[in-house]
Amino acid sequence: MPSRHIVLVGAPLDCGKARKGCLMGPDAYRIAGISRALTDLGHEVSDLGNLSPDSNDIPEREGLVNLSETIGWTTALMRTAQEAMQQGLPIFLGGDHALSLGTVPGVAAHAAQEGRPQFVLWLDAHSDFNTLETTTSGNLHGTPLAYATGQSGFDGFPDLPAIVPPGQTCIIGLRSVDLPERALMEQTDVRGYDMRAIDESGVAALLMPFLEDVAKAGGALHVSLDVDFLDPTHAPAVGTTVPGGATVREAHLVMELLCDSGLMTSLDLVELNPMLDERGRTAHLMVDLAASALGRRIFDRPTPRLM
Ligand code: HAR
Ligand code: MN
Ligand code: MN
Ligand code: MN
Repeated sequence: MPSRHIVLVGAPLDCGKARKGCLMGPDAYRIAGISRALTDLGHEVSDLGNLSPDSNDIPEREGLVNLSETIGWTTALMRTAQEAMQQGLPIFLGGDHALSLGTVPGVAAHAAQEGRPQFVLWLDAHSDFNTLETTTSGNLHGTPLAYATGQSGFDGFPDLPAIVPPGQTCIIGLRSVDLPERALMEQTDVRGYDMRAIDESGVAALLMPFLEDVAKAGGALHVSLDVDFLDPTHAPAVGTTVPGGATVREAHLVMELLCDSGLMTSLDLVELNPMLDERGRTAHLMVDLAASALGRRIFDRPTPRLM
């Protein structure tokens, strides 16, 4: 793949749910060698360091977890995502998935300025399609795709600088969807594929038609990779493990197809909780997946020595 300018943006937000630890995510990716992995592929890499949330005086609301801080991160990330898109291909190092409340609208605003449609690929066990009204947990990491696609029920959140039409989004990996979010999704034309669809058709057959739509439309493509897309046996470092997830091979195939397509314009790496990791293996796997999306090939890797 041609050499790119990759912009690392650390977003240590941990407000999208009660269990803490995702704030260590950005540094875990750095320690796992994300910069080196990407420069080894011939890319130029800048690291903007870690962001902080904007302050605001939005009151907390009963039944919602950390509303004010989440909105503070949303406004900060919307702005930074737009700026980073002008510099190159941003990788947002999370942080929990509430990060995408800011990154997706931010990159979509940049695409709108360029007159390009924005598409979103959501790799996740969850659909993250709750609104402030449908969430039963109050955890706002379960809401970003509903917000970014312009669903109502986000009182207190900023007006979207650009909406991603639901038909321009595709979720792969589903195996935990709440009833109210499912009802809401079914009113839209979001493409959602569960693990059964992967088992029956293979992940490439699900992904390729979506990538063809992006290419035909001349679109920008944001990829949001949640650690729990992967099976917890490969990726234990996440608070919301769901059994029966994607294998390492399926996840690499998705990344390699994305690379071949040349379509990816921005990437979120979210939900890594290093407190729950085993000797850094989830952080390393996420770095390997990012590298695959940006040009690494299996046959580029040294053969492991068995003795
Ligand atoms: N649907 C559940 C809720 O809204 C769980 C959401 C979990 N989300 C993430 N990211 N871990 O996908 O509470
Ligand atoms: Mn651009
Ligand atoms: Mn998620
Ligand atoms: Mn998830």
